[in-house]
Amino acid sequence: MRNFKQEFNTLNFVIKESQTILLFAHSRPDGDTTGSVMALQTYIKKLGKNVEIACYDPFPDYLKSLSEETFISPENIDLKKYDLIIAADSVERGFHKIISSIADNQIVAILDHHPDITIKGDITIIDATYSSVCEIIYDFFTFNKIDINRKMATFLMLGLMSDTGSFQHSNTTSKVMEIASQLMKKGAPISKIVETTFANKNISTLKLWGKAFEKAKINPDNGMIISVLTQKDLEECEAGTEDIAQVSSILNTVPGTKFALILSERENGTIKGSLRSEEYKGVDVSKIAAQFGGGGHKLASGFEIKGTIKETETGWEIV
Ligand SMILES: [Mn+2]
Repeated sequence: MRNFKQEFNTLNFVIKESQTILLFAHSRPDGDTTGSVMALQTYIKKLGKNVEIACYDPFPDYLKSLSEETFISPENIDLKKYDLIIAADSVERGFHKIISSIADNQIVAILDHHPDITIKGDITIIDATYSSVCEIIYDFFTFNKIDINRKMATFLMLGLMSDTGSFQHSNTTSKVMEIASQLMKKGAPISKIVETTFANKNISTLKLWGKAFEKAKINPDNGMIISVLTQKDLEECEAGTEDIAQVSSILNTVPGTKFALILSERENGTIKGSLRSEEYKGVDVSKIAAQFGGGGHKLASGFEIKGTIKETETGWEIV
């Protein structure tokens, strides 16, 4: 883990010097990007600054029990009015569209934990050894001796739990557990977060998962467990693409498998592949994704190919 003393110090200095600050969450916001911008917003508001959150998609419905916040669409903001713009998590998903419109006298801070991010800010804090951007922000708060209240603790815990799959994935380090313990002491409600983000599944999600599980096959030669979801499956279950994300993680729990691949049809004749594995299985799925022009982490990566999924009598094929 890199030492970001200087960046943490500078970021807090510019926050204090700024009057109007924009926080940027990535498209199709997840618990980490949402938790990050919400925790930062709570801190910045306490300093008496103007702070707004922009995102190309609305505040996630499933997180509404945690906050009534709304996100502003970047199309409806006057970008010029912000002294400081902070983008948190997966900055290549949305933020890249506005970065060229930011003037030289405005300060940009990038907080991310994804490898292969090429976007640079005036302050760049990117480190793939962090479990989540919320973990980075926890370190930022701690370094600057910023008091973490219950609300901030709740949102940091949300990001920590989202990106570690409730402490199940291999990025759950002892440091993550120590932070979780500290956040719990500050009042972060773990059971409420689990209920909001993981347990609370719609019937549409379960039906879609059912379809994927039914079609799953294991290749005994390479230990791959694979399944597919077509546009028709999504329509029939009235499910959204966000319901697909966890399928490969669940398939990956089947004993004897080395890695899981879920192929899902998207718009414009593309198929998205998501790969998952676990540390003890000894497979680097980012290498498999790279063969198809994709990328990501060793244990979670993805790619996109052209084609459609055709259901046949014996199963399915890509055409
Ligand atoms: Mn994240």
